[in-house]
Parts: sequence; C-alpha cells; structure tokens
Amino acid sequence: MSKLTLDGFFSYCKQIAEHIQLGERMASLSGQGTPKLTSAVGNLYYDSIQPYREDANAQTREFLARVVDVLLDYVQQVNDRNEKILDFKMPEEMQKALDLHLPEEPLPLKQLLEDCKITLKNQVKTGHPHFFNQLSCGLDIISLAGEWLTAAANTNMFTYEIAPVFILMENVVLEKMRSMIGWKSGDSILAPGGSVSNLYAFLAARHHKFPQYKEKGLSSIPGQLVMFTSDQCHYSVKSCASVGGLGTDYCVCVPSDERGRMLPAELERLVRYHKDRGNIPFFVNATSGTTVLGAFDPLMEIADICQKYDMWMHVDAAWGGGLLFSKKYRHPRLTGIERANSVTWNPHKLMGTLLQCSTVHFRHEGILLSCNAMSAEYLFMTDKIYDPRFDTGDKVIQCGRHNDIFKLWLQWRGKGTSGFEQLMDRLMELSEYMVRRIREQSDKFYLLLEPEMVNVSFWYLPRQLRGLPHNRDKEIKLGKVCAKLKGRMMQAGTVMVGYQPDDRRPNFFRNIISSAAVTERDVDFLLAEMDRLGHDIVVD
Ligand code: ABU
Repeated sequence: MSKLTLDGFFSYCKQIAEHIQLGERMASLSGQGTPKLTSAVGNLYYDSIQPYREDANAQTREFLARVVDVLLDYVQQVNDRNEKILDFKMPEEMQKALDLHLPEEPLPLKQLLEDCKITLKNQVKTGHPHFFNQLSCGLDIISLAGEWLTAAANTNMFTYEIAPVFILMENVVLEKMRSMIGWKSGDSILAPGGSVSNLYAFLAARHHKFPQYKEKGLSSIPGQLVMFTSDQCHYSVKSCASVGGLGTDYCVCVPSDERGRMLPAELERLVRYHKDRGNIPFFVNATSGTTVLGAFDPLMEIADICQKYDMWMHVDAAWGGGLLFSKKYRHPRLTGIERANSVTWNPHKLMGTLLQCSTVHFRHEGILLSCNAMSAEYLFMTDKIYDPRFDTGDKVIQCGRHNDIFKLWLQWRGKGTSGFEQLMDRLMELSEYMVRRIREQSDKFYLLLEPEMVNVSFWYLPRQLRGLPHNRDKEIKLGKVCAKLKGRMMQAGTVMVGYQPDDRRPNFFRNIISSAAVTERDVDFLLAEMDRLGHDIVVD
C-alpha cells in the first residue's frame, strides 16, 4: 500500500468517526431534549480534560458545551408557563431519588453531566413567572451571563492585583449607588447578604463613636450601648446586638403603626428612657421595605431624632432600595435617606440581580478601612506598584470576597439606569393590579392592608369561610387555611406564595412581585390557581 493510500484510509476513518460523533450529538440534542456527550468523551474521566491534559481542548469544549445545553434547557423551562415550578418530594423521598454519595473512585464525564441534569430537574424554578415566594425572584439573563463569566474568572476580590477590572467596576457601581442615595462621597462595599451588610453598618457606627473599641474592647466603652429598630425589622438587626456584645436586650424594639411603620414618638420616648438610666443610645435602624409587610419607616422624622440625640442612623433598604430608581415611587418612601449615616441596599432583591449581590454604603469616607483594617502584610503590602487603596480586602472583616459585581455591572449596562426605573415602576404597577384583582374578588380574598411596596398581604377564603363576619376567630381559621393551601400548592407544583404569622395576626399570605417575568395574566393565574386548589379546604 502506498503512503498516499494510507493517508487516504486514515482520513476516511476520521471522517466516519466525526460523522458518528455528529450523529450522536444530533440525536442527543433532538431526542427528549436531553443533551448527551458522545461516547468518546462521555466515557472519559476528569484527568482526560483540561487542566490535566494540555491537548484536550476538544474534549473539554464538548463537555462544557453539553453542560451549557443543560443550562439553556433549564432557562427555557424556567420561562415556560406550562412547566411546573417544582416537582415536590419529601426529604426522605428526595434522598432516595438522588445519588448524592461521594464515591471513592472517579466517575466518568457522562455521569457528571447526568448529575447536572438531575440537580436542576429537582430544583425549584425561582425564575418561573408563577414563583411569588421570596423577595429574590426571577432569572435575569444578562445577570446570569455575568455570573457564568464570574465563575470562569474565579478570582478573589481582596486585591487589585488579582481582580483589576472587577475592582474598578465596584468603584464605578458603588459610587453611582451612593450618588442615587444622595451623597457626593463616602465609602461602600459588597457583602455576603443584607444581614452582614447591616452588621458592617453596626460595626462602623460603634467605631465612629468609640474608635478605641478596636484596640481596647468593650470595657473601654463608658456604659451600656443601646440600639433601636422597629418591631417589624429584619431579624439580622437584633443579631448585631448579640454578635456585637450589647446583648439582644439592648436592641430595643420600637412599636410600629398599623401598616408596620416605626412610630417616631415611640422611638424618642424609648431613647429618653435609656438616656435617663445612664445608658448610651447610639444606633437607630430604620427599615425601608420591611420583609413581611414592605413598610417604609418615616426617615425624615427618624433623622431628626438621631440628630437631636447624636445617634447613628442606618437605613436597611435591602429590600426597598431599588425604588431609588423610580421618580414615581421613591418619594415619600425613601425621602430622607440622604440623611442616613449608612444604607444597606441589595440589588439581588428588587433589581433582580442574581443571588447574591448586597451592598452597604457609608456617608463617611474611609470609615471601613479605619474600622476593619488589620493590615495583613502577606496580602496588603503598602509598597506595591499601584495605590494600595485599590486593595479593598482590608475594608472588611472577611478575608476573601466573592465577585458579586460583574453580574450587576453587566445588567446595569444592559438595562441602563432608565431600564431599572422602568422595572421598578412595572413591579409596583403589577402589585397595584393585584390589589385591584383581590378587591374585585372580595368573596374569595381578604386584603390585610394597602401595601406600600410589592408585598401584598392577604388571606384566601375557602367556601367554608365565605360570607361570615370577619373576626378574630375567623382570622385564626384563615391562618390554618394558609398552611393547608401552601401544602397543596407545593404538591401541585403550579404556583408558590409565602405565608407567615406576624405579631398581630395568625398566618397570612405575603405575595411578592419582584420578577421581571411576571405579567397581569400571571397574577390572574395565581389567584385562580389558589382558588382551584383551595376552595374545598375545611378547617376547625
Ligand atoms: N431577608 C431575606 C429575604 C427573605 C425572603 O425572601 O422572604
């Protein structure tokens, strides 16, 4: 056989192999919509792809491409109203359905792809238009793209030297957010969630008043510190008192009005009470958008009291901060936020940035470094070739910081500031639509209060309870209906809404519209589906 003929033979074999692989791939993509790896790659193990093998570009790409197919299928299902939100299983049943064990020996790539598919299959689709369960709902595609790339970049946000672009992005975004609060300068950081953001505010407030605390500790403070927050605040505020050494007894709950807004007169009375006893009131948390009712504390009046008694004013706008974008809804809700010393604002809530993305802002330039810096020499050397102020890691009590900025920056570029304003207005209008629809069906639904935000609080009335006078006894029964109906919703997998009691009422539903996917017909579907699933519920 001549050399030419051998080459021709090998080329023919290669073509056949490629043809078979292409056929397998096409079949995998068309059949059942379940991406499959070719057998040549599916039977490989982790050490046959990068970074273990330099010459494994093709195998690596094929594996990742099929994972991306799984992702894309998931995104499609999330946006398909005919798909269920979840396929609910009890924990024991879920444990049986999944293979979660960690093997002694490696598993092939085809098994890992199956693991990816089954994981997403059993996940609750929080981006589905019928998911109204949490403050963070939705699946913003541009933010998702940012998150995928963030994972690939896999860097830590503590120094400019390893995250140059992302550090500069943080500066740009955080400066813009501060300007929206109403500040020309200041300090900010992204933190792992609103609770930790609130803790950063608490620590900065104590440091501001008692800078010696950092070195000398609690005994250097000349009295009992006291903090104040409304009885509707997020529980993380109370946890600051515990973590920060005050004790939760010294996180004083200020009564709120019937819509969940702090009563400023009560705040002042309680501040004076503690001052009269020699305690040191130093920190007030005002909430802009409470977790359950979506209430906004009156910031102007609270700011006046903070000024009068020389207390730090923090605004927990983790939930309501997004409304700063809206000319229509910003006032009066957030009027006075510019007078705060610090503000928590979570883009992963109302703005729809993917979890997690939480920011905390300070009116005081340099306070984070002053409060938290430990100047670790192995990381934050001062003789670097660039300005060490770009090493933001020393501003925080954590060391490593996840990159939460790229997805927000990319989303903001995609929407523009005007796009966020439109989103805020749309979410608020949809909530107003829901309130109208509830009122129109007052035989089946009972609105608890006129909402200030996208939290709509209501009871569902099954046939058994319709037409009866509304009293405490009926409310207790309506509370029992919530748990039963929520159970039915989860079993059906068609719709999800949260419920909880509060200090004034038994269980009630709290509906959240914070997903850009939701439309009027989804609100109508929600109410009709609750009635379909719940009309025959009977409670004692
Ligand atoms: N404060 C965290 C969010 C709670 C919720 O989604 O209901």
